Amino acid sequence: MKAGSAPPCTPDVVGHLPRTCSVVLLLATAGACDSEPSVPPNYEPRVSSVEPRAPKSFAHTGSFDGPHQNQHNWVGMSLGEDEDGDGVRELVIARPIDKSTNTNITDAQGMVYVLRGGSLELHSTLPSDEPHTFGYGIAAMGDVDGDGTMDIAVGTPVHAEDMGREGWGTTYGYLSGSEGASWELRGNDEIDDFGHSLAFLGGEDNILVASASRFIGGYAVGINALTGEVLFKTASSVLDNDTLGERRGYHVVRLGDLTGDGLPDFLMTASGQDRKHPFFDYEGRIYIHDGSNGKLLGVVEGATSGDQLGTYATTIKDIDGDGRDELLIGSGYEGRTEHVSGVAYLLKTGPILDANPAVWTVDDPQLLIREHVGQKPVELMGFTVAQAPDMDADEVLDYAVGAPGCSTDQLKNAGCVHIYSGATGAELQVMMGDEEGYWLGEFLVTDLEAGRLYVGTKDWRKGMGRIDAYEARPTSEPSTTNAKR
Ligand SMILES: [Ca+2]
Ligand SMILES: [Ca+2]
Ligand SMILES: [Ca+2]
Ligand SMILES: [Ca+2]
Repeated sequence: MKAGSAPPCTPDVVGHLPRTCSVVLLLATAGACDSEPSVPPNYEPRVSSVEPRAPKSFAHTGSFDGPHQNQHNWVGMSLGEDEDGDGVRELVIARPIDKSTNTNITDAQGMVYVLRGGSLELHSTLPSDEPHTFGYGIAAMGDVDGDGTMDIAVGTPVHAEDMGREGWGTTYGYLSGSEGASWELRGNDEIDDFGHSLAFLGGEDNILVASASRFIGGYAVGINALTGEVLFKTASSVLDNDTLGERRGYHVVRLGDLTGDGLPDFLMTASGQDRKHPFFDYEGRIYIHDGSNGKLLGVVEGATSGDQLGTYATTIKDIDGDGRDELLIGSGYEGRTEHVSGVAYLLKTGPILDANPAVWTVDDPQLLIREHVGQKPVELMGFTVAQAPDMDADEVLDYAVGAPGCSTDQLKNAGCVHIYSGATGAELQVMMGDEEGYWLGEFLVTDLEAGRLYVGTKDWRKGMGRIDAYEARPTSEPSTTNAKR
């Protein structure tokens, strides 16, 4: 059993599926027409070395299942290096809590896996010094110490020894494979949950960003991944909601270079989380920071109380041609249509970056390019978002939006990943789980160079969890007739 591509014309997934069908068919037809061009008389064609472009769709190439049920699977996923030399980068994932080994959560053994890119066969594992919650945060860091092995940072936001005292949390740098951690950093106090989420930015200082996702007053630090030295800490400011249970730093996300200094920048999600209130009434926020020094660049807030904006967010490559990357923000718990039907927003970053740091509202007309609105209860549209390759061959990169709660009449919560055209917003493809309760689309990781998308679900089969791999492949053979004639 595996997650496959949904039949392109399957109805009832979401309201706008028929549009998908027409778009895909139109593109395929346009490609076929290239074989019969209208050629003017005396036309002397030249053989072009440029390969004709063809629209692509995602094909399933592999999957990886968790070994047991009732775990916390794949809370972190990160794109690694090509360790096995087949030209495809590997995927690094973590299984932070395995309740099958011991129902006492403090003894549950965490594990980090390196999976071969594309096939998702197991390549290696990283032994855990600190089992409980090991791998909640995870970041592949390239090879910062130059010893020829991929380096990995792992966050353990709650130690076994912290149980009953919340969690100080620790972030570890593994620079030499299985020989143990080269450095470790502990949180500042018993409620820091330090290491909950990690993002590697690189640069001369090998910057790794690690969050302390405190329920109130969360922050991030920049760490030299080679030495473990702390380089900066994000500051509180009047723009921060330090006194609210916003869970800032639940996700730390590496962005494109927004500031133009050559170093990637980062954001922290703060969608709101209060343990006393399962549906915490908070607009939700995204905090955007300069990757070189942690300085706050801007804040985007949900439009309405209770939106919990920012279940995930990232930047995607410039779509509207203004030279600035766009911001794609998911708000999976938003409910304008139905209960947690969700929405994903595509925003300009230029106005945010050109102003002094300010709090913007997500539906500000200066920012908003478009939105994708969930239609059914518990669809969770926008729970995850990610960059995608150029699927419709218009030379503008496209993007993916996860809706892990989406259902058909037959399959409740099968889960969907929607692929949208960056240029137009048209829906190009929907991948869908093929079982009830698959929850496809809880995590997304893109390998843009290789045209691959990795989709994780931790809830499949009562918490066994699964990763599915997809590759962008031409939907029709590109025609070379023109060049040969
Ligand atoms: Ca190394
Ligand atoms: Ca930058
Ligand atoms: Ca732009
Ligand atoms: Ca495109």
